[in-house]
Amino acid sequence: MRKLFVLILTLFLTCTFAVQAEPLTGGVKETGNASRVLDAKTDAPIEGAIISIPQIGYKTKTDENGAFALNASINGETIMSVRKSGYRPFSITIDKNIASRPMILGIQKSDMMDVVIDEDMIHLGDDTFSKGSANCNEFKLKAVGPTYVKRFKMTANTLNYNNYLVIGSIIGVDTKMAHNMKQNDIESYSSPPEVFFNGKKIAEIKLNGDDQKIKLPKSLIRPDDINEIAIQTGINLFNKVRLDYDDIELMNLSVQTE
Ligand SMILES: [Ca+2]
Ligand SMILES: [Ca+2]
Repeated sequence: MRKLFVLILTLFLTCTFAVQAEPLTGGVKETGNASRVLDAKTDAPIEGAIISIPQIGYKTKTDENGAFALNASINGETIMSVRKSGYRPFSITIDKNIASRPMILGIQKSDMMDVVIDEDMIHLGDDTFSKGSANCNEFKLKAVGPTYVKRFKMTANTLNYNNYLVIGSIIGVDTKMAHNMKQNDIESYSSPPEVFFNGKKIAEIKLNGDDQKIKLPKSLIRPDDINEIAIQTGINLFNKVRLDYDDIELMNLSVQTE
């Protein structure tokens, strides 16, 4: 009886060890903890998506499981983008804390009517900013000036839908609201960046964040013709000595239809 008990115990222990040992082999355990890019609709892993952090010139790629490792050192908030052909450009604002944990990123298939206006990072302003302004440590690109302008075509078919200008990510906005929301820690603040569509102001951007959607009024759309988006950054309302534009960065501009 005692012999049998020992045998059972031995078998039990052997099995337990076998089970415990398994996840440590062949890198199975690692994949379970990796960041991944998935199709937002089907959850299918996306291979070969390019992950980049433009401010530090970092790039990596997802493997056949849609997995990637972010081997980049990040200080403060910065924009990370995901690109894959056939999918809408995707971006997300991350910091050290977010980057240290596995991220699951769902990206959406692009629609035939999507218009990608710009996939690059754009820095608006004058390259002067105070130390406490939102994301000031992260600005590496030179400012293109206070205003960004881009022309693009829209078909007559777009009039049958609601059209939105989508800003993938925006950082560095130092408005009063951004200050109240603790997005920066300076005492002064700036007027909000303004968005113009075909010459008419359609929105103000008061906060930093991802996936900001601005409706394009149908009455302003020029069907089957060239349309124009302009984004003008704000002005520091406390600097009476000289004109000081709010330095901001944005990424992934597109027009999407719903
Ligand atoms: Ca400035
Ligand atoms: Ca700023």
